[in-house]
Amino acid sequence: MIHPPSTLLDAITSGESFLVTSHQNPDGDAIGSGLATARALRQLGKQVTLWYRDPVPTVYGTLPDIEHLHLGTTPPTGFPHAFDRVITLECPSLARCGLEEHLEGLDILNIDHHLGNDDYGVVNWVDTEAPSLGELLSHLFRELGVALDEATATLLYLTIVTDTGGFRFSNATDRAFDAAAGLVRAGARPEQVSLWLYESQPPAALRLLAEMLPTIDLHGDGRVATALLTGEMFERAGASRGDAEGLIDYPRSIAGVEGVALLREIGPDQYKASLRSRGEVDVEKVASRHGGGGHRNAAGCVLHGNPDEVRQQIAGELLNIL
Ligand SMILES: [Mn+2]
Repeated sequence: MIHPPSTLLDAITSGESFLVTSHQNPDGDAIGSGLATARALRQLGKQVTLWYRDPVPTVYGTLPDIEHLHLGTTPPTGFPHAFDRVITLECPSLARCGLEEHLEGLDILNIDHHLGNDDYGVVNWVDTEAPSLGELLSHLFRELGVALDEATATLLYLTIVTDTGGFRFSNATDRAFDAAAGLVRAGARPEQVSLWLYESQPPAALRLLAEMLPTIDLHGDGRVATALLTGEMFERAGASRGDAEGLIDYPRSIAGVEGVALLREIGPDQYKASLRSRGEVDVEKVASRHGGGGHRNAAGCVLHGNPDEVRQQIAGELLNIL
C-alpha cells in the first residue's frame, strides 16, 4: 500500500484555498491529474484554481471541467494572497511549470513521479515507481477520504493510460493495473477514455500526420527514426500545436526502431525534440544534457540549429545510447 507523507495530508487537510499547477506543454497525466485534484479537493470543501501556462492538446478539449482551467502567464484573480496552498503536479523542478517567476518563494507542495526531482517544496512527495502521477494521487485521495465519482475516477484512469502508452510501456507495472482496476471499480469508464484519446481527432491532426510521414528518416541501420514538423506544415494543415499529440507514435511503430526523435520547429533554428525509446534505453539522459527532462522512455528538450544539423545531432546522440 502506498502512503503519502503525513506532512502532505496535514497541509491539504488544513488548507482552504488551493492553487494547482503542472508542467509546460501539459500531457494527459498533467491535465488528468490536475482536473482530478481539483474535483477531489472541491469534494472536501476546498476552493481550487488550476493554473497552467500552456494550452491543452486538442484531444483533451472535452475533458470534464477543462473550461475552468486558467491558462497563460497572467496570474488568476487574487494570486497569490487568495491562496493558502500551492501544489505542483509532475514538475521535477519549479522551472518546469513555466510560472516560476510567480511561484518562486511560495511554500509549495511538490507531488511528482519524475526522476531527478530536486525537492524544491516544503513538502516533497516523489515516487518514481508510480506509473502515472494520477496513480499516485489515487492513493492520496483515498487517504484523504475522498469518495471518487465517475468523472474523477475516469480522469485518473486517463493518466495511467496516457503515461503507460495504453498499458504498453515498461511502466505498465502491477501498480498500474491494480490502480486501473480500482478506478474501474470506482466508476471509471475506459471506453470514454478511448474515445477521448483515439477517436476525437480534428481533421487538421490527420492532415498534419500526412505532412509528417514523408519526413521520417531512419539512421544507424534503422535503429533510430527522426521526423520533423515545421511551422509551414502546421500552416498547410491548418493545425495547432495540440494537434501534434501522438504523432511520434508513427515513427516509433517501425520495426527495429529503438529510439525516436520528433522535432517541432518552435522558432528560427529552434526545435523542441520529443524523444521516445523502448525498454532500458534511457532518453532522459539525452534530454537532460540539453536542459530538458522526462522519463527513461519519454523525454524532451530544445535544440538549436538548422533542421538537418539538429536531426543529425539528435540521431547521433540517440544511436550513442543504444
Ligand atoms: Mn506523468
